[in-house]
Amino acid sequence: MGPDAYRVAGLMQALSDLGHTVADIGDTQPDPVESPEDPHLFALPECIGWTQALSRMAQEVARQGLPIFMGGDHALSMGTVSGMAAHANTLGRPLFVLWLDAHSDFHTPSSSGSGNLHGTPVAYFTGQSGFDAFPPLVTPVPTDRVGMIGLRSVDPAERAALEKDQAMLADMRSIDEHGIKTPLLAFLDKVRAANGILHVSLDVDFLDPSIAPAVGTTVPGGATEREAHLVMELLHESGLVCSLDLVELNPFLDERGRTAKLMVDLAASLMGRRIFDRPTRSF
Ligand SMILES: [Mn+2]
Repeated sequence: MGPDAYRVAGLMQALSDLGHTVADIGDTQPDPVESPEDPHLFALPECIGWTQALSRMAQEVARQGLPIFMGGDHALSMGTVSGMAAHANTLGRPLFVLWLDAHSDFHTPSSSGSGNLHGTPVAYFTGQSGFDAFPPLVTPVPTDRVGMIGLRSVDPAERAALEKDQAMLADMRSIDEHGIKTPLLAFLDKVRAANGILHVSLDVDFLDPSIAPAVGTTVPGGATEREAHLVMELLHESGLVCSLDLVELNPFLDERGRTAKLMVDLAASLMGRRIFDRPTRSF
């Protein structure tokens, strides 16, 4: 339902109003896969099928423009990031990933306590072990090319592993102390210095639940609307973004579409809308 909520909330119109040529290529289906169920993991065969299909589609659409992948479960990033990394490889440029999320999603299938694969995509696309059942990676994204902003629910083991492998981690504590711009600009400098391109993965729970309630994994203390728009405008000004995930929207949990509308506004900011241009609206 996530993609349809973005359609209803006017994503395509918002982007075409900015002068972009927009093509909605519709909903994607997972590849059929033979893989057996795993009693510990939720929807493993479907997840493998989605990863295959999305990785292939990402490579196809990235040749034509800037893909926006609408979901849906954050496990979709296993496919979108692996596909974009393969695409970057054909350009001879490294892919960097900006993970805007309350969680670091660095579990492996065996370390996941819940069995929910939405907690594993970063471990998968950075090439951690334990993903033998999943499609082999063409181009893993080294962990030191991953930046995470908005963290406030990270297991100690995940944090230790990410720090050891030199991911850029900006939790809410550091954002409160230094502002959200400081870690973002430092990360963008790193992307630019490496002649890289940047995939942005925006989880609804990056935002504070008081402004974005439509997510199953709310964590208090998230980014404000102003912080989130600043991030998006800085990303636009950088000119480095090659692709975007909009994930974890659950329209059943929304309040009159306000989360979907906010996510659409943020996508529009990333694609060039200035905050001053926004019309006043009421919920
Ligand atoms: Mn996530």
